[in-house]
Amino acid sequence: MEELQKTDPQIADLIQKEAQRQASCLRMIPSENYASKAVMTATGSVLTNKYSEGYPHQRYYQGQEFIDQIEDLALKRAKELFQAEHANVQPYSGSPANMAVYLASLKPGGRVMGMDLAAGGHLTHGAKVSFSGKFYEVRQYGLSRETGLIDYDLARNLAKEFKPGLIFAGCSSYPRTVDFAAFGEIAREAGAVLCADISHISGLCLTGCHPHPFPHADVVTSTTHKLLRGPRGGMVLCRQELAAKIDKAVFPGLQGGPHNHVTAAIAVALKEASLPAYAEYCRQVVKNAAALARELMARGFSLVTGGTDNHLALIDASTMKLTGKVLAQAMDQAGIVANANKVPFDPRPADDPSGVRLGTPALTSRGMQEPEMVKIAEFIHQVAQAPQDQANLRKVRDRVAELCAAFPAPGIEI
Ligand code: DSN
Repeated sequence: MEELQKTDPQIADLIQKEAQRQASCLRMIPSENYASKAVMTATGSVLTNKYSEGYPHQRYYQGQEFIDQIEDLALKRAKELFQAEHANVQPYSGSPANMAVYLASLKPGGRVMGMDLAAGGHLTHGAKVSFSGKFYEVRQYGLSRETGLIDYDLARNLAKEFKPGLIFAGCSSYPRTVDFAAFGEIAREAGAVLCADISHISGLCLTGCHPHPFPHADVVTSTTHKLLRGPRGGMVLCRQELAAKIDKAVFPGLQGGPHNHVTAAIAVALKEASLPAYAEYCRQVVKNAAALARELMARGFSLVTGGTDNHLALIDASTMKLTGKVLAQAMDQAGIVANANKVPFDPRPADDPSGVRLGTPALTSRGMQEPEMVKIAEFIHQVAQAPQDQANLRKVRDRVAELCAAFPAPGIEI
C-alpha cells in the first residue's frame, strides 16, 4: 500500500478502512467471501496492462505468449473441476455470462423462462427491469405457497404451454436443493436449452455438497467470487456442440478484450478449489448454515422453508413484528452484515422487504464452526429483541469484535 499512500492517500485510506471493516465484522451476505492473498496478487498484477481480444492462440493482438498459457490453464482447470466439455472464463461477471447464453441460444425477442426474482431468482433470469425482461419474451415460474419450494409442476406446465427456447434454473436466495434433473426433463420436453446458473452454489456442486448440474444442463454459468473465492468474474461451461456459439457470444458478441488479471486470478482460485481443503471448507459451509438455522429457529425465528440445505437461510422478520430492513440495519450497527431480502409471496416492496438473507461462506473461510454459529444466533436474537436500542447494539458489537479477533480474516492484514 506504500505506493498507493503516496499517490492517492484518500483512496489508500478508504481501502484500509474497508479492510478493517471486513476483518472486524461478521460478513453474512451469502454471495460474499474472502479471496486469498494469492488470488488478490494475481488480480493486482501487470496482467491488467495487456490487451488480448480473441481466444488463446487466436488473438487479434501480438505479445500473447504468456497470456495464452494463463488462459489455457484457467480453461483446463475449469473443465476438469466442473466436468465440462467446454469452458469460457472471459465474461466480466455473472450477468454478462448469462447475457452470453441468451445471445448464443435465442434470437432477439426469443422466449425464455426463469425463476421470478421475488421468489429467489436472479435479475438476468427474466426480470422486467433487466435486459432479459426488456429484450426477450419471458414467463416466470416460482414457489409453491404451501412448501416454499420450487413449484416444478408449474414450471413443467408453463414450459409445455409457452415453449421457451431457453430455461434458466438457479437462484440467489433459495435455501434448498435445486433439482437439476427435473429441470433437465422439463427443458427436453419443451425443446429448450437448459442453463443452470450455479453462481451461489458452484463450490457445493463441485464438491458433492449439492447435485451437479451436468449432465442435465446444456450450459452452466457461474460467478467466480462467491463460494469459489476467486476474483470478481464469470464463466460459462457447456457441451461441445454449444462451444462455438458461446465463445462467439462472449467475444465479439458482448465484450472486447478479456481481463487477463482476472483470468489469472480465476486460474488460481480454481487450483485452490481443487485441493482437499476446499471440499472440507464447502462441507463446513453447509454444516454451519444448518447449525445457524437450527439455533435461530430455537430462539423463535421463522425461516423460509423451515431451514436450509445449502449455504444460506432466509429469516422472515414479519413474525417478530419487524421488517427485514429494520432488522438488517440493526444487525449492521451491531457488526453483523447481511441483506434485507424478499421472502416468498412478500407483500412488502423490494426496497423494504420482510426478510433478511444470511449466509455462512465468509464466516467459514475464517475457520468458524458450529459453536460459533450458536454464538452468532444469540447475537442476532439479542439484536432482534431491541433493534432501536443503541446500548443493546453496542453490547452485541463488542461481542462480535471479540469473536472476529479470535478468527482472523484470510487475506487481510491490518
Ligand atoms: N448480487 C448477487 C447476490 O447477492 O446474490 C446476485 O447477483
